Amino acid sequence: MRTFNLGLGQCGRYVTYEMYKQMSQPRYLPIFDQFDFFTGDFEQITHKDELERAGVTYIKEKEIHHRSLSTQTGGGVGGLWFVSKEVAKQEFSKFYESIEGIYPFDSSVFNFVHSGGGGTGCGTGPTFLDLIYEKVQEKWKKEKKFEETIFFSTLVLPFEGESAKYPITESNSAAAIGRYMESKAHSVFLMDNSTVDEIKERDKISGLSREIANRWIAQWWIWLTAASTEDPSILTYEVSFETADMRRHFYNGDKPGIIIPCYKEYSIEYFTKGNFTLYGLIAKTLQNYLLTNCLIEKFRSIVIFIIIPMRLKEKLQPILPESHKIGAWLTDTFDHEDHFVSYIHHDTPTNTLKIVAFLSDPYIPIFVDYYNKFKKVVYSKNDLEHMIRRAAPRHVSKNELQYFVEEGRSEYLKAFEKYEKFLKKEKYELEGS
Ligand SMILES: Nc1nc2c(ncn2[C@@H]2O[C@H](COP(=O)(O)OP(=O)(O)OP(=O)(O)O)[C@@H](O)[C@H]2O)c(=O)[nH]1
Ligand SMILES: [Mg+2]
Repeated sequence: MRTFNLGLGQCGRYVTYEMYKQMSQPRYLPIFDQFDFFTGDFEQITHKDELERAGVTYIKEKEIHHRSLSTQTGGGVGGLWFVSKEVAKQEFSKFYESIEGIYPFDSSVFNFVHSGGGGTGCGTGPTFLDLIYEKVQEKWKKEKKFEETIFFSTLVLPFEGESAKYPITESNSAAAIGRYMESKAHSVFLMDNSTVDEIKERDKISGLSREIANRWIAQWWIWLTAASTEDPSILTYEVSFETADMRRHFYNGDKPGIIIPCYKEYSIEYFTKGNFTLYGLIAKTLQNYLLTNCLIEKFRSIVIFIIIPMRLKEKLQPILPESHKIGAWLTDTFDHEDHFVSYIHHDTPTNTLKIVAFLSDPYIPIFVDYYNKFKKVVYSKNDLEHMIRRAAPRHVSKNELQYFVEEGRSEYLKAFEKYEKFLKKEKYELEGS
């Protein structure tokens, strides 16, 4: 599985740097080889300095390519995604030109990474996805191949406390979800920063939440790639997770699937000395380490990878159930048929057993919370106007501001309707509708 990774806006950039850093470690090189890294932002960044600050050291002559999206909006768009959405449309052909030379046409996955709460990533992500999708489709057709590239979004939701300071973050995130649901995306992978904070506090993990979140995103991408990368010298597995499996589990058929990843590392001592069975450990992981809170009783399908260091394979073999038994256990426990379970034996120097899972289309309580806040913003003229005024640059004239407000209101309303339609279709219970 070859992936082209496009990080947009600040969050998209930082997650991309972290992916590069993690994947370029010697033990992940077969995965690193499968990735191409690209970033785009409005901010005037000096790419080289920034990479240095982020601790990225290039290896194997692989760069993180970067393109400034426009020089007009120097310091980002302050959360106003409808502004960056327009610029994305206008600047698309120039932007695509710079990707085209680098983008390996045989990439099986195109991954758009950005935050929901900001303006640049939120505005450009769904717009670029649809435009790039058309270009890629055209190429596949020309080649007369019955194949397609899978389009994913990795969307980072805001921290809980942020909305007090920037009330726009939650409505923006809901707007991004609404717009993606009507886009060509196959799936939207969610990472909720506020869930990371909860896990951190509960497990007493130290470190910056953002950095932890970015590391976990990089990890789930590593193991998703590992599961379908045929490089037996480094990775072996019982069954390979092919891109066709990805489509089946992650795409909902008539709309993009919402995918909640789950990630946890256990020390082998913890696993062997404690009174845990692997079943118990999987259950515990699903209860506690889904990266966006959701009700695990309700989901469409589940994919689980259990990663075992190669040299402990023999030692652990007697206590590992065969993967079809885990499948049967999942069916019994969750009354659910659609699953994929596989072991990955990884030649790693660390002594950890990792569980990585992906839940498709579970019930996500925070979606209702976003809905209520978004609705209030959209239908309260003052709230939206106030938000836009706060986010707009100071130098704009009164007339320009008025234009911003009108344009903004209509764009937020359109996105709200898409979001509402999606929630209703998924049978979320919404007050007053
Ligand atoms: N997990 C994580 N979240 C981040 C990171 N950087 C920013 N965020 C979150 O992203 C949101 C802000 O969006 P940004 O990505 O900074 O915005 P942007 O896309 O650059 O858009 P502008 O508003 O134009 O600057 C907030 O909810 C932040 O908490 C990061 O490196 N990791
Ligand atoms: Mg920014």
